[in-house]
Amino acid sequence: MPIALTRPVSPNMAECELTHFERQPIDIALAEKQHEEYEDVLRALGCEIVHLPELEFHPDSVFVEDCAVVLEEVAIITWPGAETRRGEVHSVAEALEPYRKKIYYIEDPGVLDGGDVLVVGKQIWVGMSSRSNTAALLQMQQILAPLGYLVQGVKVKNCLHLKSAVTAVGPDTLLLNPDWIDASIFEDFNIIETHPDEPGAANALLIGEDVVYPADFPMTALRLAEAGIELFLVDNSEVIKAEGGVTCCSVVF
Ligand code: CIR
Repeated sequence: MPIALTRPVSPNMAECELTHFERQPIDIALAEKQHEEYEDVLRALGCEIVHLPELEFHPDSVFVEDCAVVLEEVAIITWPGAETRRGEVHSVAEALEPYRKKIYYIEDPGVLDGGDVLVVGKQIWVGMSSRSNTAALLQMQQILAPLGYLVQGVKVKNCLHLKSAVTAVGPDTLLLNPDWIDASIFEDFNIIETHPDEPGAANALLIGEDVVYPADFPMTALRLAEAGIELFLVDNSEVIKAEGGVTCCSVVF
């Protein structure tokens, strides 16, 4: 049974980090309700939810994906690019201890957000963004090359993370916004493009063969459905205002 690590929404989420988005009011009660519904969908898809402790004074702490990359063999604890988020990693490392024999840590001068790490089988792309750098990419390569992973850096523009621009929606299918990432990097994959009116729609969470997807992007959802992909829709309005997506709110392994 897959494990999904999640953390409650911070009551201070409205003070979240924002890079490309204008600040908008966030309804915390609604964010909490949406997060519970997201967890219900993960449970319905067979995940066991493991709750991390609430971090009231870390506004972005619901976005647990940024703190760890968990692979079959090892876990890597990140060193988030935003200083305000570095206090989030300790409890994630602690929670992962029972599940992985070997836990590595990204170290200064490396900075890495899990949102910049796209894993498809043994291929890993690391977004070179405002949050993740070459030093972290080199550390990832050192840790993972001996385990047979091909780890490559890829330039991210106009958005926060690599996975704001591209995510997997099947074993050989990617959902991608061509304005934010160079699609030719992924020439071996089937590509579904986001609808031009929904630039933020490339973030989908693939669990096994199931895809958790925000109901907030109906036109891209239609494209996915037309491609034969079954979607499990969640309302994600408050997370989206905080520049997050569906992958960000859990670490599934
Ligand atoms: C941040 O800027 O760090 C948060 N407001 C959003 C993080 C979203 N995380 C993700 O896409 N993996």
